[in-house]
Amino acid sequence: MGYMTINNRRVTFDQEKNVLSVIRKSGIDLPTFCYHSELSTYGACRMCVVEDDRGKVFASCSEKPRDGMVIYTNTPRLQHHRKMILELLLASHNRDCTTCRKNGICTLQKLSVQLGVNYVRFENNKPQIPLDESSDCIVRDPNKCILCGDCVRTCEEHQGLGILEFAYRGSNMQVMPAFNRKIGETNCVGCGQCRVVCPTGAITIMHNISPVWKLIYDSNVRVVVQIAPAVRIAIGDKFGLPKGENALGKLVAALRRMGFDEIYDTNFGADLTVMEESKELMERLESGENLPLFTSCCPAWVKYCEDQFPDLAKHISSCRSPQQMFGALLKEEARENREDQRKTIVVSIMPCTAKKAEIKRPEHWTDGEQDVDYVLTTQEVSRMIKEAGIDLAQLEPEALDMPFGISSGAGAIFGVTGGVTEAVLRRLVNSNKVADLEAISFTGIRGVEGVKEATVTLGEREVKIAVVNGLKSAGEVMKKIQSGELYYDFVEVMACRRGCITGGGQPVPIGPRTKKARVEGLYRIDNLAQIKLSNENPIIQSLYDGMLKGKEHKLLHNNIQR
Ligand code: HC1
Ligand code: SF4
Repeated sequence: MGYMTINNRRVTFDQEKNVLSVIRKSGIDLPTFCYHSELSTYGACRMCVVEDDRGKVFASCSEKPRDGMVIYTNTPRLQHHRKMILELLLASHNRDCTTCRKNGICTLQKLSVQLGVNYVRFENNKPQIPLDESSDCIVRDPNKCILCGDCVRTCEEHQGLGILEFAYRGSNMQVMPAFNRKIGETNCVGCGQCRVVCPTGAITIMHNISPVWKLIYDSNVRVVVQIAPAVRIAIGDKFGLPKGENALGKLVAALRRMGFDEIYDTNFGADLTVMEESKELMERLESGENLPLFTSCCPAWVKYCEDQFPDLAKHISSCRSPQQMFGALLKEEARENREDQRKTIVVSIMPCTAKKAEIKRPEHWTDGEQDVDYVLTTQEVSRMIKEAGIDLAQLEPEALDMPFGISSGAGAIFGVTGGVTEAVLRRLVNSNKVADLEAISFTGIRGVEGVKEATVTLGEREVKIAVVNGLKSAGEVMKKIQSGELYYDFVEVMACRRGCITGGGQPVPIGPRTKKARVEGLYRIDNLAQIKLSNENPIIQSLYDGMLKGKEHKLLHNNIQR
């Protein structure tokens, strides 16, 4: 513990790793482009510069706090310095802000307004580089890149992939995939984590808004929508609701006003996944084949495993993800049971950009039809709600539609790391007693660490479990499984750190407070759920006795040999 003086006020510090963190703790929101608390410090943007009592100017992100330091954060010299940086960045920036996807949420734009940059003296003579729209998940616009390196470090340090790199030197420097390939030609898994940290419009979500609006207004089409677990505790960020608040009811009300015909919950699909995945785990434990069982609900992880560890891909569960199970079920119901002659279109609202690629995989077609037709991220749906002139915050909450509008707390926690495992264990322990539920939650599967381990007794057997979040952590675990250094029976992997709550399609920024609130938000939904186990969901039970009978494999599993 020590103290420093910031703008004439005494501030204590303890574990803070740099001066910037102490300044922020003291309530001053010092601007940065390139600092993220969970990434390595790059110190390139120089926006967080401060001045000490001897007139020395330094980047506060790169300096450790020292006892007795005296610093100033907003002297005329610093103001001039920051404005100059912004002006130089804007000088080589494509400034079509009004039509930019990041308009309104761009850090460069926000800081230009905040720091009063009203005029740019320099011409942008740089030749325009074409957009890279080769991915189903993200769009790259190199003309908007400010070379902060956030995407480069995220892809390398969190995802262990290193798809994006710096290329060329000096004023020709760019961020791009190796050998200037298009992103769709690389092993990019579409997780969108580079988009989450990108402060400008250089990396944005591949939008699917226009076709969905057209379908909503097509009277020959019935548009059914499903809402993923992690959307409800994040969408409120865009409408001024408290962080982590469950806005499902308000979102349902908004979607009805926008014209969606039926509104369901992917948590119900998650209940189906729990039923099938727990069965598959028991079968593999009995046969001893293809252990560990890897979860299959995160498409970025599935692609990563297929690309990087093809010899282990046969361990991936044959279960479709909750989104895909539910999509296949909705389409089957439309084919079999409905008198409605309209064509059924299934739209998913997801926190995830990789889900946009998942729906296009060939195994996600049933009877010649694509199971899910469009994925809209939380960010896109927020935009649509605003386009429709609806203020989500003001709406009275409404209920989901039936017959698929009931789900368990186990389905809800899928959106946070460890949730899939906890849900599967609840099903296998098959007890809704508070003590048993608590015992599962205390096995070590909750928490934000990249790799968590647990050993659980199921019947006669000790089951070894790993819960992994972030692909870099996944890669480390996979190498040890491959070499025989580690053994597990069940491995849950979510590509994004902390799970889908920080998915590539979620509202940004996602700072430490937001992450914590979103995790707590999902657990709160579970705490309030009367049904805790997927197998106790009455609709799930009736489906297995009815429409799903004999079709479990066709609708709920993938028919691919890995
Ligand atoms: Fe997820 Fe899943 S939890 S993958 O993070 O298994 O996207 O929210 O919808 O499918 O249910 C995402 C979230 C989501 C699926 C479920
Ligand atoms: Fe890397 Fe994910 Fe971005 Fe692809 S989407 S470049 S894998 S961070």
